[in-house]
Amino acid sequence: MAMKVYFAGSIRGGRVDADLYRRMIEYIQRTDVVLTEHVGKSDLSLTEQGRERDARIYDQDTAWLRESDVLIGECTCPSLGVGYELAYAEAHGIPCHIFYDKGKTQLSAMLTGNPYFHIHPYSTEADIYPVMDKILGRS
Ligand code: 6IA
Repeated sequence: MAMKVYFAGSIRGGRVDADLYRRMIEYIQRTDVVLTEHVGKSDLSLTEQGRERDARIYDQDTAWLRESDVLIGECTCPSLGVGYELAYAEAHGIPCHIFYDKGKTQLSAMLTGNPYFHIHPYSTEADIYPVMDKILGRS
């Protein structure tokens, strides 16, 4: 059965890796469901639109987190929102897989120091996909 994947990636933290997020999302979508497809869109509005609108985003995202089978996060570009989502997923027992480009960043000790998280440092994008196959039960 298709897995429900919560894909987490930086939005207001910076969009330098937005194209990578889109490619990772499309790869997951070959067999599984991504609840957060918008994270890979290139035309996202980054400006704050008031607390009411943000409250709706928070309510929707936390509901999706609770119903997801797994969280896959790309954490090369640091994001407060992604850090929050990881802690929220941990509190709800959702398995979390974190990818980051080890040549570009050092991950926070609050993530690497927590044995709950499955951490996948990579050197090139091509390294990501075989690991993703394992997470999604394809190999
Ligand atoms: O602190 P950040 O903005 O970088 O946090 C990014 C994370 O928070 C992502 O993994 C998303 O799941 C979530 N998130 C942050 N902003 C939004 C958002 N904004 N919509 C949905 N999830 C968000 C509005 C964009 C909308 C017009 C599609």
